[in-house]
Amino acid sequence: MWDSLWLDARIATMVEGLGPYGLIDDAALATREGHIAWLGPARDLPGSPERRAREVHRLSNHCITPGLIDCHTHLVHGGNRAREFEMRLQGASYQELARAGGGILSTVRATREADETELYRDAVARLRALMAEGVTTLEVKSGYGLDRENEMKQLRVARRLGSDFRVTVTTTFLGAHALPPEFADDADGYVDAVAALWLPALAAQGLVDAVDAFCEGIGFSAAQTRRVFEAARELDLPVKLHADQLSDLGGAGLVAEFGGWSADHVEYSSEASIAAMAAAGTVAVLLPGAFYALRETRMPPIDAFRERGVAMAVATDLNPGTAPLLSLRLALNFACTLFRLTPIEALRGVTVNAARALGLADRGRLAVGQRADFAVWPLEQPAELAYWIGGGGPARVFAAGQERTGLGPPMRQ
Ligand code: DI6
Ligand code: FE
Repeated sequence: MWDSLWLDARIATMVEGLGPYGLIDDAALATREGHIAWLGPARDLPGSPERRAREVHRLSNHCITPGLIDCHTHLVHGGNRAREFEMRLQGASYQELARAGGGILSTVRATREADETELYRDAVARLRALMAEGVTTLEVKSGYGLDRENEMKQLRVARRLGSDFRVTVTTTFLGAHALPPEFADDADGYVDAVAALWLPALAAQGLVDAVDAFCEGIGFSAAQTRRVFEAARELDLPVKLHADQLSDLGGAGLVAEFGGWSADHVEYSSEASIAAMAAAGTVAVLLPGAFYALRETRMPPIDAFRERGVAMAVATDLNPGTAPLLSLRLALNFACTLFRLTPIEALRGVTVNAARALGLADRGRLAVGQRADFAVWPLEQPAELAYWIGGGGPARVFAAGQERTGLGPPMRQ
């Protein structure tokens, strides 16, 4: 006996080999204990629906997709940078603001000042915006604390969001995001603290699912990033990287060398780095919101990713500086309009490939045995998800087979 059965749906399974979107028309989907128990054309259903499932729902031919996955966010942070936005509009560059002590460091000050309750409250508002658009899994990075206590505070808030809301939150330690004032002129000393002291301590508390760094002229060098990755490897933690966003420091090749889950941004990645990503199975995470907000012009090497078979994901990069983007749907449209992804590639980017970028094998596709995370959209065709500029949320969302009704209040305060 199934727990629930959905009928009269067009299901974008995102399963390879089934044609565009892995689409099945007039499909049925059944769940049992939070997983998909049956999926296929309704005519192939064994036995009458009412006798097979405790509950039967009809969906008037709406589209079903996997629950959306945002595989790169900085959702938990203090304050905002609207003032900097105005300064950039008047001509200041992102790098100039960073070198003058603004940029990431201004969010570090605000994050350090905020207590855990305030951080949680602000993060909940942003989380609700993502969840309203059908996000059922997201990654949340630290990186605005830049000392042990404040990085821990950010990661604890991320964990709490995952336990309070019907959403999966994975955590990423991004200690090597920027150089805090205590370590000015001692980047190597800072990397030592991140790699040798804080990472093991936070990992021991179960707060770290993956490790990231900002490998960039205004961030950390490839040699420093390597030391962070070596520390992660000691602890058996997977790595990913902010790589080649504003310049080519070889970051994408470096993270591939460590068998990393993803290289993110990748506008300036070289042929050699792309080949290394292909060989390692490292996903290219495209962040068109940051490209848009910084008015960048250098496109990521999309054709080379296609030719080499590098999987592409799409994420919001939700952060207060370069991507105050509260909409994964808008990121889908940006990925198509700015980077010329096809709507199929864009949707793969927030489902099957985003799951890969988080090392999650149990979601991102709709197939028997997978988690029953899915969204029901009042749309005729899945391409509309990327076509509309914005466009709002799904009619219904299910996480592990349970309907997510409303978005709050959180299960506990
Ligand atoms: N992600 C990041 O972490 C940096 N750029 C990006 O795309 C900077 C974020 C910030 O300015 O706060
Ligand atoms: Fe980022």
